[in-house]
Amino acid sequence: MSKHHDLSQDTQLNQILSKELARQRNKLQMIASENYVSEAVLTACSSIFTNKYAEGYPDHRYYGGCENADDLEILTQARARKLFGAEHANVQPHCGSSANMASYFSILKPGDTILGMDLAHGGHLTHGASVSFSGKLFKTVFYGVRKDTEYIDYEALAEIAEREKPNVIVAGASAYPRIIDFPKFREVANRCGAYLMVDMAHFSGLVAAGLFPSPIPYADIVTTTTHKTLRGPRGGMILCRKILGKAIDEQIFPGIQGGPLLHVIVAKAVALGEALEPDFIDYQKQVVKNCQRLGFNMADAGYRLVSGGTDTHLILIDLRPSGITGQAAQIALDMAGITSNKNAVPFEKERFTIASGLRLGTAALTTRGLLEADIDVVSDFIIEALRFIGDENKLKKIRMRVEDFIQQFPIYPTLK
Ligand code: DSN
Repeated sequence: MSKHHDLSQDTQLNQILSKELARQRNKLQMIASENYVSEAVLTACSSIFTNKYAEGYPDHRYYGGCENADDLEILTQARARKLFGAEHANVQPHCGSSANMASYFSILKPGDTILGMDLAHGGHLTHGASVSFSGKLFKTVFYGVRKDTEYIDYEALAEIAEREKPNVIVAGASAYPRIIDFPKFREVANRCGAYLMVDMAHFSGLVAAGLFPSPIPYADIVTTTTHKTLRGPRGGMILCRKILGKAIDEQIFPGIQGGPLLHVIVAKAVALGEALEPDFIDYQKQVVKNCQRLGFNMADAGYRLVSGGTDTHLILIDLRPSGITGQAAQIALDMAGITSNKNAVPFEKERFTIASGLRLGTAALTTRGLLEADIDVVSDFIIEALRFIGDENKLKKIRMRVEDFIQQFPIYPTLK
């Protein structure tokens, strides 16, 4: 057997894998869109289904030998429908972007209008940004947050919708720390005859646990990734009303994707099964408690939180009053063993690559078992690192303390 057929003998690749495992083990993972999957999900990702093609849907496949793939997909769809109370589920999207793309294609024609949340106000690239397919193929208009409260400006949303008559309104965001008023979105969409699509990628775990209002009763289509607060494998999913199910399915396959990643669908089934267990609710409650504690600590240290706090798993810090850029903060935190990301804050003028904000999330640390008192320690590390931006020595010393601290919360003990 050549060394390329035995992973343990592939030194080059092993070095990369063990360095990544060490990075995930020894650093504070605070990117709001990441998490640590269970060992069961991890194992499921590498199941035997990686070998199988299954273009099509259960009972309508283009290849033979799909009887087990059918059972798998039917089971996964059923778990998704049960968890979110949805009429129809498509579990094939490879990612959130393809879930959004297929959703648009099922209800829009090129040149139709999308009304989405401004990227600079917390929205997502696929909600109409000019650099994304969504901004290239469709006409796009945006709503955002109010300058005074930094909550979504629902009045402006209604005015823009009235004026622009969008074909679809997209609710959902990547850097918005507050609850979203879905009944209000529905009312606005009804008034202008638009579809309502909700991208709940960031908060779908909170929705599953009943800690964030469910968009399902209000939206025509709900998309999500499966790897953020939902704590599954990297991938996407679409939930919709039965009436749109066929159109959505056709746009995923053959519309924009080929064969489904069945091994990822196995892992989605595992994660959905985990999310149906009662302790998933306790986990999500702790995610929010931890995040609120983090927000409180950062504000207490003088940092300005966009919207003044959080209802969710993430906070967004406006660094402008502190005289630091998002990029400088991200680099300093990285040196201190804290993984985060710079982020635009509403109404800022800085380039996206520099940005004036810092986005922090607690989903991953909560999976490791951190509670509020531990978040106090984490907050102190962050505050100290931001104070010593540019001082490599000091940041390195913080990193050593971070590494020491996080050993109390082991992950993947059997992995090497
Ligand atoms: N890239 C994701 C995030 O970090 O929020 C959104 O898809």
